[in-house]
Amino acid sequence: MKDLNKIAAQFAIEGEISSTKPLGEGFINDTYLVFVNGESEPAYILQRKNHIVFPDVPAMMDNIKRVTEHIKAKVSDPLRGTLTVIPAKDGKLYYKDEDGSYWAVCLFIKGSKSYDRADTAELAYQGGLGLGCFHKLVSDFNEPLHETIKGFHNIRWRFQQWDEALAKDAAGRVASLGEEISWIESRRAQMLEFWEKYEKGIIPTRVTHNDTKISNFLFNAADGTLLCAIDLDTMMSSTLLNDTGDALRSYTNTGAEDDKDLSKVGMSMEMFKAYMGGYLSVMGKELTPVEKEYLAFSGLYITYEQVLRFLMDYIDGDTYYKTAYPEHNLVRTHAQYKLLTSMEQQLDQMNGFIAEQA
Ligand code: ADP
Ligand code: GN1
Ligand code: MG
Repeated sequence: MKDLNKIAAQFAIEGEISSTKPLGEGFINDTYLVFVNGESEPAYILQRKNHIVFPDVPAMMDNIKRVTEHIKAKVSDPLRGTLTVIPAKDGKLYYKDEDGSYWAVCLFIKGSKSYDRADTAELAYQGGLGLGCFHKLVSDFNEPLHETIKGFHNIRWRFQQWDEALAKDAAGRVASLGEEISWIESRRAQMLEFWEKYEKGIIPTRVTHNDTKISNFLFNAADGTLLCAIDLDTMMSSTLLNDTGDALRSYTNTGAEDDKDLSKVGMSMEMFKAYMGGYLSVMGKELTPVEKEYLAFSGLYITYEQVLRFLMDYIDGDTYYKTAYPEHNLVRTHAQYKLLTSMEQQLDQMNGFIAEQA
């Protein structure tokens, strides 16, 4: 067991560290709250960054530092309007411990709250507003960003990984997954057709977040209004449709991402309208016609990609995502597939709503 207080003490923390406490969120990093001076509200967030998933943590931290500095210069409350990276005492943006683990610290945003799902239209509206504001804030960030995860939302690259995973069959599970595999294969051409529009530059490249599920945004605990986007590890250049897509996957789901009860899972049109209403109120005039054309489809694209990623991890023997029980990735696959089919059934209606807003 690591001495977390000792690790936290490597950073330029103000006050005396009193304790650290694990925060059981996120599938990739390990997150801890850091308390100082005996206070009851945390002062900092300490994270062990997963350097298997993010092979170049220094480059990732460099992205985060530069983007957050850019945002800070533009928002009215720089300490709550984005993350604040706390450097290590040697000035680096991370600390590498003797075991080779990478650690980073940022300020705990006071009076904030995060959610696992949107259960009110107001929350979905605030989330949409938040992503819109975030996209606007970074739209004039013109410096290059490091690619922190190769081909993250590039379905062509994902298919390459997928084909290799099927051929390798590392956990001996492929034979039992005929139906699930057909869900992926039957939509392969459709998804590649969309991605090709991005590859050809028909869909523009912008600065994007790439992990916009609801738990990666903080809301004001006092009144539920949106504070900021967090979990900036995957900030990269891509299409903003990846962000709207991942947000729709998360905010519109009437069930949990890993719901065992599939009757609970589906896309809520009410949440879709609320989320998109918020998003378009900020970004409506900034989007190109082709981005608008694919806005609703973006939800299908990322939900499909998520089905593929969960299933591929199950096929690989559960090496990427944290799992709570042996079949967890398969349960996630089924739940996300149910969501995908619900989105497919409602695509025309979603497009109709977007067209009305234009
Ligand atoms: P992961 O990469 O593992 O998903 P996150 O950076 O999303 O980790 O952090 C996990 C959770 O910790 C968030 O959903 C949020 O509840 C909380 N959190 C993270 N950073 C902060 C922060 N700066 N202030 C307050 N809460 C935070
Ligand atoms: C991971 O890190 P976290 O838990 O916010 C994953 C996302 C997935 C998501 C599924 C770097 O997000 O891409 O959509 O789980 N992040 C990474 O819940 O792979
Ligand atoms: Mg997160």
